[in-house]
Amino acid sequence: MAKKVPVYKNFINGKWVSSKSGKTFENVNPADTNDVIGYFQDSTPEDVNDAVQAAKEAFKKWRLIPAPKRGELVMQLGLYLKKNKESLARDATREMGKILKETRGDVQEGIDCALYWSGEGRRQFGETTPSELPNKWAMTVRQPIGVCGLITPWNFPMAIPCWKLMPALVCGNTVVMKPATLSPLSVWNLVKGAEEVGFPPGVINYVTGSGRNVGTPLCEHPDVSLISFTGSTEVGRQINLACAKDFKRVGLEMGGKNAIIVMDDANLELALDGVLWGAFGTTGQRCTATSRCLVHKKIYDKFLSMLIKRAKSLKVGPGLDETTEMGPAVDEKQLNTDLEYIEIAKKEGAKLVCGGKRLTGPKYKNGFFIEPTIFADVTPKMRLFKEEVFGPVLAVVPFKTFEEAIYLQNDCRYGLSGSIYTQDVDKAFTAMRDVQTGLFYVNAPTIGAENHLPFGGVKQTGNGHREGGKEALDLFSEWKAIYVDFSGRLQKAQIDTDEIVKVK
Ligand code: UN1
Repeated sequence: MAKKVPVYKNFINGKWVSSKSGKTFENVNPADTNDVIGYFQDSTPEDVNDAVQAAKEAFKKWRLIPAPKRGELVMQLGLYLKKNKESLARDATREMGKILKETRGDVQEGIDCALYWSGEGRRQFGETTPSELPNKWAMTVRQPIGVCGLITPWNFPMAIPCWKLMPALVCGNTVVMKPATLSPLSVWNLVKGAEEVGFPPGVINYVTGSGRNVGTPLCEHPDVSLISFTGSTEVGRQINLACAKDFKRVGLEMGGKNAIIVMDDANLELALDGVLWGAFGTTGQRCTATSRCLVHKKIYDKFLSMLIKRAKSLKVGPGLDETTEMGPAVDEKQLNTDLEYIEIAKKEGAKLVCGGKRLTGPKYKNGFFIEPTIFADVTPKMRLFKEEVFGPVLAVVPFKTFEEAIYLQNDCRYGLSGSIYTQDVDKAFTAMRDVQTGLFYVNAPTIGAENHLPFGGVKQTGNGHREGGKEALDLFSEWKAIYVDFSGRLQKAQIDTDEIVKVK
């Protein structure tokens, strides 16, 4: 007998509720589409409004809870994630496909985030500074912003929602979470954990559904003060435009076309491990994925053949199988995008040297599997050099000089992550200075950011904000400058100052 497929509800004002639409959508396993994980609410703008009103009401009290106490609740949520790490990782693999080793890392990133932000609850420091007038005190404090809309992607279904949720809460904001329709279960699990550890009703709300019916109304809602979004540059642009009308604060984390430079003096075995992990980890579906590999001419042929050999041996399969090294594409649409880019690259004259095809065969029959794919001799004019694929398709590009390698790294409209493999300390430092990205690695791939450092990119990857690290405070809080005059008389700033000390 077929197992009964669960129906998951929205979470609004501390209650699990159905959408007013009466409709649901299906969440399936990309490794086996016969495996239906659950039905989620296909919500409407009215549901969004209910969630925003609940968050607005809850904000009145939540903002007055001392930040260290808010941090303690966030820590409890982290401990809940830790206790349930294995089942949360399995759910994440089942709904979005990446291998278990990686979803365990994904959940771990959420735990790290909780521990970091619980401490940050005791570090909401402002400054005091001398006033220009006597008997007057001047200082700064951080204040929460209000209701935050958190629009999160499917590729890090636990970590990225945590990156946004935890600083938002510690700063005293309340939230409405809108997960990607491909990974609503992981965020449901996170919200369930928040309910269990005792967050007050309305502080965290969860509404599932489409961009059109949930995302857009959230961005356009007058009572939402901030939108934090991770996803494509195209959608980020629409969000930015929608939020501009009301001057909402917007944090955007978008595309990447990240490159690793492999110098002729590099430890090639080390670089090989890094490029493979960077390019094919998460099936290439990371904004930090290594999608360009720039290789010095002197070692080009040798490194390319090492790369092909190892990429060919990668074991592709369902992520729940512990022996799998690369899982499926997240859905048919992403798989088709990968295949389209493969065709484009072939037409443009890049040399297909590994993979390039959808995997069929009995093991792959019901999933969206594709071979790890490598194109050699890619040139800067080709679309594969410039455009984000978000799949396991690596462009290998030869270069002659270090200067050319830096030029190629920066010849890109995105600026999230970059890397160099070299033993030459001068080159490493020059690259650290000159590569135009928000993250940079020496002798490590473009992926592997840690939670307590700022995460984000320049150019069309971001809009100047950072997630992770104390820098995230600047997204989720406002500065207030406060003056206390204890002179007992009216003192006029900029006007009475000459009287205090005679200045010529
Ligand atoms: C992403 O690429 O979408 O640095 C996020 C990393 C992870 C986070 C990646 N810690 O690869």
